[in-house]
Amino acid sequence: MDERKTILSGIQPSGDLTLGSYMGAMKNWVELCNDYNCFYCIVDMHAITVRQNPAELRKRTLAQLAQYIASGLDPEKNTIFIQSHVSAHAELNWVLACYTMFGELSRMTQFKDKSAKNADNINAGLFTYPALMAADILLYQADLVPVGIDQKQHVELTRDIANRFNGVYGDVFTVPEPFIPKVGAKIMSLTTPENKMSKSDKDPGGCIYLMQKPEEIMRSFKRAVTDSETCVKYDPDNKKGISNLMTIYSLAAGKTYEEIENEFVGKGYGDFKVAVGEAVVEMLRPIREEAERLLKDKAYLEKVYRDGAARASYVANKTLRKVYKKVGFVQK
Ligand code: ATP
Ligand code: LTN
Repeated sequence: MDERKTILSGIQPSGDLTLGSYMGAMKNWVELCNDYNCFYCIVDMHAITVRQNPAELRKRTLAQLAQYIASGLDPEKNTIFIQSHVSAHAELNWVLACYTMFGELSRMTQFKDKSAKNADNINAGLFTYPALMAADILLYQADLVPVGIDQKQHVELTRDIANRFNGVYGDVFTVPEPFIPKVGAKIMSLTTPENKMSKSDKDPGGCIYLMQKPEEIMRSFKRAVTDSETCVKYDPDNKKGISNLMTIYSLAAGKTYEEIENEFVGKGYGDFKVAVGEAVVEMLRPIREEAERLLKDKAYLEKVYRDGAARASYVANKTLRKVYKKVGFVQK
């Protein structure tokens, strides 16, 4: 029996992966992937809560798979799969939706934000999205869910749903904990540092994408919004732009905030921005190059997602069968 704890996390293929997705989530996935039993999925079913172009969604899903592997997730050691390939997600979603309250869903910040951004398409899927996310997590009996801070509320709702269900039927689900990085839990946009860097952002200048070319990355950092002072100092309340760049630099170059402050005493923001850009370019270079290579090997990617779906389905169906029995469905 596998004694290791279980991890599950996912990212929507709703846009190209950003430095935010990497620093808030994927970097932790890579650090955890050798010590835990890990499931990492590409949550394409979540992505259609916002209108998507089908051809692009398909392409981005495969590109995201290549970037997962290129970032260091070994498909031999981790189960990497596409959500829509494991039908248990849609099935458990329905059951859990019947154990999730209207009031709870109405309080979700992501629902409020996304309905404001997509006022012409406030669909039921966007509203019930957290029940599907709870299904993603609970099917695998995950102990930990590594995510950025914006997802904490959804993981907490997952815990409430699991506890509610367990309260009625006994210990069916493991109650998961969010696993949020101490540094990098919320990377901000480079152009509007009061907003989260988000892959569906309409302003591409605010985002750094994992697959971006070095010159484009440097250009975005050189244009990053700072402030009217000249000192590189970590003060997220008053110096949002600079503090965000310091967080990025700290993670990309492995330096503490204090080391960074000392490094730039007496130097201007121009030098600082170039240093941050260069550190990010070097951090992303091997990921981009490996992802480009993998993307040419369609047969390999296909094998990875097929094997992943088979392994994931085995685990997920076990939980689903138990749930169906508990709620009183007649066995097939
Ligand atoms: P979308 O714009 O489609 O909502 P997103 O860019 O906000 O997407 P998600 O797919 O929702 O990203 O998030 C993937 C994972 O990365 C989640 O765990 C999320 O918490 C984390 N994440 C996303 N953006 C950031 C960010 N700017 N800083 C830190 N973590 C982030
Ligand atoms: N809701 C998340 C994506 C997501 C997820 C999950 C994250 C869907 N299912 C399961 C962790 C575990 C988001 O919007 N970033």
